[in-house]
Parts: sequence; structure tokens; C-alpha cells
Amino acid sequence: MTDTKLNGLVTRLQAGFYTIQVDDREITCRLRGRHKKNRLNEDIVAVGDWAEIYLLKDGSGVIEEIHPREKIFFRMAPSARGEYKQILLANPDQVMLIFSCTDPEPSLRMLDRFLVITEKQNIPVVIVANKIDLVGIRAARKLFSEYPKIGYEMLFTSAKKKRNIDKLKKCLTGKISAFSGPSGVGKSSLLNQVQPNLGLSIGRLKKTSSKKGRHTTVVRQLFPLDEGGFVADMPGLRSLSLWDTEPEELDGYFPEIRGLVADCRFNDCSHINEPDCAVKQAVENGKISTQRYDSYVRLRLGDDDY
Ligand SMILES: Nc1nc2c(ncn2[C@@H]2O[C@H](COP(=O)(O)OP(=O)(O)OP(=O)(O)O)[C@@H](O)[C@H]2O)c(=O)[nH]1
Ligand SMILES: [Mg+2]
Ligand SMILES: [Zn+2]
Repeated sequence: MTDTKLNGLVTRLQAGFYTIQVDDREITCRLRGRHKKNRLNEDIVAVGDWAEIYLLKDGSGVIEEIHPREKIFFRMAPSARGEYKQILLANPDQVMLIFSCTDPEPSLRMLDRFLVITEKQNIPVVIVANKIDLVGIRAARKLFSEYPKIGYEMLFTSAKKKRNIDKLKKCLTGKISAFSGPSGVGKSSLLNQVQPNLGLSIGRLKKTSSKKGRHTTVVRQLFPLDEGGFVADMPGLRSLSLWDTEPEELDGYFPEIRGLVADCRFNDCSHINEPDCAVKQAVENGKISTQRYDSYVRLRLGDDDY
């Protein structure tokens, strides 16, 4: 048999089938059986993986090999067999953390938790505050005012009024990005504006905003952009647990804290109730926001309620 060997990008997985993009072609593949026995606590194939496939005569393919991942954006998800490493996107260049200014109200504590996870995974982030049409740009900037101060890149958008879509587009060009954030914030709506031919389904507006929210997007999928690059639309995330994190490790994941800890009197300072603590001092004189400090303390104490 003269099977052709090709390399491509995994753009979609569903019910045992994998879509692999090879240049401009999409090839539906299955996974070779022997792979299925490995790595039970982690996804074997993830969106964003580079795969080597054999092309069969009928035009479908078989995944032969998954290339080693440079980086992964993942979360620990609960499963029947314990915690499971769910790969949200393999080989990401960046994660767009999308929150809405209202409807649903932004949970900054959840944003802080996301930021700790992306810091830990060493993935660049851009924070996107969407639905600025509902609150106005000034209120939007005020809501998220801490984040540019501590060095995070931020965009303020409206999918509905098409505000700053060009900036978002520019940010995505040539990169592999994930759209992540809670449900109902407008991830799919924004992506539809960036690339209007996608026609992604978006949620219906709910008058009474239930806190849980229904997920409109249910599968992760990478979409090629006309200008180059790929974006993964994702279902909204409701919970994100911190795993394997030593309390003192957290210092390094808060940009405004990590530079100060050397000035604390004790080198194992927890920045909660020790004397001569440079972090607490910075909170007192307004250099660190009380909201960010509160997120830090909660994470440090292992408080999972957010
Ligand atoms: N006013 C306003 N509404 C928006 C904006 N962007 C999205 N919406 C509305 O918000 C709702 C949710 O939008 P989606 O794009 O489905 O949100 P999502 O983040 O993809 O949600 P999931 O797929 O469930 O994670 C829809 O009713 C949209 O019309 C915006 O910029 N302004
Ligand atoms: Mg969606
Ligand atoms: Zn301290």
C-alpha cells in the first residue's frame, strides 16, 4: 500500500474522530489503537497538537504520532477516576481571557485565578473586557483598572457595537490563541466579528441572568483566520482548581507581589500577619489593590469559593 504521510494541526475532536488541518485541507482521522492505552489521566490528543498522519485511499486518515507539546494550557478537571488533566489547547501562543463588563458581572476573583494559572503555565495573556456598550468605556476602564497597572495587556471591546475588533484582530494575527473565560461573556460573538464567515452560534440573551448560565459553545475548536493564525473557541469555564501549588509559590504568580517579597523581614513571610511585611505595607499605602490582595490571601489559604 502506498500510504501518504502528512503533518497537520488538530483543530477539532468529536466522538473519536479528529479533524486535522493540512495546509488548506481538512482530513478526518482516527487514532491508531495502540495510543489509546497510554496516559489515562491526560488527553492523548488535544486541539492544537501537531500530528503525523497516514492518508488512506478513501481520503480519511490515521493519527500515527503526536509531536511533543511545547506548552499546554490545561486545567485539572474532576472525573470519575479522580483529577484529570484536561488540555484546553496544546501549543498556545497566548490566551485571551474574556470577561464581560456586565451581564454576567465580572468575577475579578475568577480573573485572578485564571491569571495565576496562566502565570504558572507560563502562557502570555491578553485580558479582554467585552460588552463595553452596556456600561460605557469609562466604567469599563475603572472596573479593570488594576490589570494594566500591573502589566497585563488589555482590550476593551463590544462585539455588538463592533468596537475595537480591529485591535483584537491584530492581536490574533499569526498566532495560535485560545478564547477562554466564563460562559455568556461573548467569546463566540467576538470571534464572529473577527471572522464573519464562521457563523458560530451564540447564546440567547437571558433577562434574568442565572449565575450558572447555559453553555452555548460545547466543543473546543480551532478556526483558521484569513490573516493567518488560529483561534480556539471554547465552552465557558465555571470552575478552575489550583493543583499542586505550594502556598509560597503563589508569590511568583502575582506580578505586583513578586518584586516585593525580598523586602519582607522573614524570608518565609506569608504576607498575612507577619510584622515588617513589605506586601502588607504596599496594600496599606495603596500600591497593591485590596481586591488583588484578597484574591492572593484566599488562594494562599486554599479557599476554593469564588
Ligand atoms: N450588549 C452586548 N451583548 C453581547 C456582546 N457580546 C455578546 N453579547 C451577547 O451575550 C450573549 C452571550 O454571547 P456568546 O457569544 O454566546 O457568549 P460565549 O462567551 O461564547 O458563551 P459560551 O459559549 O456559553 O461560553 C449573547 O446574547 C450575545 O448576543 C456585546 O459586546 N454587547
Ligand atoms: Mg460560545
Ligand atoms: Zn510579607
